[in-house]
Amino acid sequence: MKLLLHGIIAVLCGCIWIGNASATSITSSFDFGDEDWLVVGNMDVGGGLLEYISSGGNGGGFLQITDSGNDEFQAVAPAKFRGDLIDFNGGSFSFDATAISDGNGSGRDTFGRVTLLSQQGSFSLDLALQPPEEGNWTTFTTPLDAASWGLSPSAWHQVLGGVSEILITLEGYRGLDITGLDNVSLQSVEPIMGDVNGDRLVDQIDLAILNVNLGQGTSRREGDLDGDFDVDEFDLEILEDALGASVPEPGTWLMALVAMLGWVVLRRRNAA
Ligand SMILES: [Ca+2]
Ligand SMILES: [Ca+2]
Ligand SMILES: [Ca+2]
Ligand SMILES: [Ca+2]
Repeated sequence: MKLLLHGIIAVLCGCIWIGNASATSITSSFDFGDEDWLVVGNMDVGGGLLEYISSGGNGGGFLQITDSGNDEFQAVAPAKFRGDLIDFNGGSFSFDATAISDGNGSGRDTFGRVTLLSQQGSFSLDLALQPPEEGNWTTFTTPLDAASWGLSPSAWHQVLGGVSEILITLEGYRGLDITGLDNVSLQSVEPIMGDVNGDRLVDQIDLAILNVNLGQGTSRREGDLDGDFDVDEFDLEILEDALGASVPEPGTWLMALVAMLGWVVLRRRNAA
């Protein structure tokens, strides 16, 4: 009966875990306003205007940025794109952009550089070989993983753990350019079963973190793998299963020992 109850609880927790483990996203689609985005950089005399336009985006509203010179400028993501972004490790970052006007100027390779600021420094990746064409919305995207950003897995993990700012360089054309920005998005992939610290590996580090927080942790980063806001033996079971090195309970050892002794006795009797 106890075994049956344990089984039912385990199945229930499994369902909760699956629900908890789904992919998530943070998105600015500018449906209702500028969502507190800002523009920084030298936008030159008479230029430098960030406007919210309620229609004509790549679906609904979008941000329009007017620049009149050759200096770089960046769109700055609001607070929801900052902080602990480890859940997005292995996911992607993307944005849609268009040149509403290229001002008949020559294209610049400054366009499309995404910069992550963190305590570890500033890390940039250029998502665009060339600026978007006039009149066409284009999606620019990058994987959010260590290899794409040229960092070691541990360095990348540290950066994603404390992102203080995300900037997108949007200067695309010399002189005047009017740029549209829409659908900026951080997308996660499903978490790896048993991965406590979010580095997409299941190893002894996860086990150590879980053990430290056993009986007192409440979050996934502390070892709550089934998403029921505690760190207990069910979470440990999930991790041990994932490690493929489940440590048998004392009772299981005893049963195995008894079975082995019985087998030895039987063989001796048969041999006699
Ligand atoms: Ca939109
Ligand atoms: Ca310009
Ligand atoms: Ca891990
Ligand atoms: Ca739990």
